[in-house]
Amino acid sequence: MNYRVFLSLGSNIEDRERHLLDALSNIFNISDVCLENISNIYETEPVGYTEQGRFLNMAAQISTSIGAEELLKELLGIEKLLKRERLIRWGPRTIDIDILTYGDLRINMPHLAIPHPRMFERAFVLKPLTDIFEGEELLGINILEALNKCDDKDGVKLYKK
Ligand code: PH2
Ligand code: MG
Ligand code: MG
Repeated sequence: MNYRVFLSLGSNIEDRERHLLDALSNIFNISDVCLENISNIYETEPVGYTEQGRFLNMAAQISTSIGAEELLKELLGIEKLLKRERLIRWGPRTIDIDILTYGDLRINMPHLAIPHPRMFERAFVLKPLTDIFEGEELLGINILEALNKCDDKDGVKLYKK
């Protein structure tokens, strides 16, 4: 069984674009993961903790047969490889790779919540997602309507196609 999985990637420590591309190539190399599609790259105003530099954000679609927790482990390994440090919650990072959705799965554990709990309120997540998600509704939520309601939507600018 192959699951369709959407990921969100973000970086706000230079070289931001390099970090995104390195993350993608590492994702590409996970066994049993097929990288299906990637979005444009957006430059975005920081949300949550605002005393930090602007992010580059993008989204990716993969298909995989590995379980959600196993996938999380792989992604955390890539974050570590790219020198991710966790000093301030929502603070600056070389790379953040979040699982947004994993098929129709809904799980809520302390270390892993799917769908990502804040994904439908964040334009820096939804705008890139609209590049690669063709349907109207994801898990019953209309993506464009959700995007329109996001407080941070004016802070999301196309950076690179
Ligand atoms: N990630 C956060 C907190 N705030 N803001 C932007 N613009 N982009 C992010 O990726 C981001 C954020 C926590 O993961
Ligand atoms: Mg995140
Ligand atoms: Mg994360």
